[in-house]
Amino acid sequence: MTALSNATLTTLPPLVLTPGYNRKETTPGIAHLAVGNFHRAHQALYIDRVLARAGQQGWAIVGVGLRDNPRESKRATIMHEQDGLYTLTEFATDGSHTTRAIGAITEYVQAAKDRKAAIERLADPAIKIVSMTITEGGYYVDANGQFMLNTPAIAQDLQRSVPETAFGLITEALRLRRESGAGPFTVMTCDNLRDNGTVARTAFCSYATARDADLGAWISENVTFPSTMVDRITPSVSADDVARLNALSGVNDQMPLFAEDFTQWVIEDKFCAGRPELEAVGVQFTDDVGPYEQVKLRMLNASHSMLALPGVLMAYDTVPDAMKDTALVSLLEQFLAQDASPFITPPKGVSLPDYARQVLDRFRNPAVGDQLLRIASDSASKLPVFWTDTVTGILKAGKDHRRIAFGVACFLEYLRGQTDNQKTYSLAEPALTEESKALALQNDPAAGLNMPVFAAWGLEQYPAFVKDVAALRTAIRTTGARTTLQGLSL
Ligand code: CS2
Repeated sequence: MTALSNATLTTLPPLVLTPGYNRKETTPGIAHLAVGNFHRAHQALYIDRVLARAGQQGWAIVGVGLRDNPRESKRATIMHEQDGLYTLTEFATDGSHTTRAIGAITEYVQAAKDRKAAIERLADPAIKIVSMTITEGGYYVDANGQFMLNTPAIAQDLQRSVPETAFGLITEALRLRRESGAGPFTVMTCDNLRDNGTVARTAFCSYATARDADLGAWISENVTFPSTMVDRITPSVSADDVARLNALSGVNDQMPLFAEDFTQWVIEDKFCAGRPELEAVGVQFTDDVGPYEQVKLRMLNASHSMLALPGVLMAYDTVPDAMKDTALVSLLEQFLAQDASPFITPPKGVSLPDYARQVLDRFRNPAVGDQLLRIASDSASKLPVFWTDTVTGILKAGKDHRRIAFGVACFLEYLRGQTDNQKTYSLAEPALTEESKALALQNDPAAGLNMPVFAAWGLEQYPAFVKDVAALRTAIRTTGARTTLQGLSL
């Protein structure tokens, strides 16, 4: 099998698509923080397409790894060995697939190795956009939308002469840009948050102001923070997946990845230092991302969680496995149609019933086989984003709250780390404090509802809901999630 690097690009198996441009003629115009699978399967693919267009060669990507751990070091080593190249295999629901070698990331910086150098790299006047995928919980914004300056990660970073977080690196890079007269770059979040541009603005401007009020004011006046809606299901890649993907492609890629064939990116057109011609490669630009984001977060992401939490308890491993369970499918169908949709104002031309059907078809994609535990992970950060508007809508309107009460009960039970048939799994809940976990594990099944996760829901006003969640938890503990779900007679 052919290894992957610039030198082997022309000798890859004929069915593998390769960059439609000369990588040597490109220069970076974007720096992306946290180069995970999602970025590599989504934004980098769009940039790969744009680089093939006339006059667009200045928009290659500098990948910036933020973490300081063995996984990140391995990623950096592979990125260097493969000249930033990697293969992406996209699978349609019928199993057909296409593999391409993506060349958009032409440079990789491991910030932990030399943070000053990383800051200087971002401060290069050629960098016009700094984008990021630092996860829902990575913005440290509380239930009232305030940036949490006292969170240890942030409080420590504010004291460091050379900071380490995304907030610190970007703020210091903008300081250099201001001093050199190079002007601002756009800060573009690609995380699943409600009104993500505003959240990013709040977070970055609060951080910068706490570090240096003058600089904070300059950033707030000069930097733009477009909102974006990003969508593509991109599973984690296991060692077996690596072998399977490489056998399919005939390429010996050390870090291949795969995704569904669906992809969508909607961006608010607000770039203070210019942007690539992304509209030519399938990106939708709009003045108001809100309606797109409502549809995506409250339908796709919300039902992903609504499937994953009971699905994990019911001992399913993957999304397509769980989608064979008719009780779970009914739960999702009703959640989408009766709970989420009534409170959504979709963009013109988008039919919510069609969107719901498409979401369920995407979940059924057998080749994607997304892991339920990946989706359930970090639920403490995700549920406030994905479920809040639906839950508060239903509770205020006094509508049938059985499905959301069941979802909440499953979340609290999932925190016990044990399936219906007593199999244990490890939790990945970085945002969950020990206090929160203790509340969730208390004997009183209602105590968990006092966790900050639910702070914005005003649950003290809805005792009937609290009572139902508690009863459902007890039922799940005694009879399992499956029987409890059946008992709802949806
Ligand atoms: C998933 C997302 O992890 C999750 O919560 O719902 O990763 C989802 O697959 C993507 O947002 C799809 O665009």
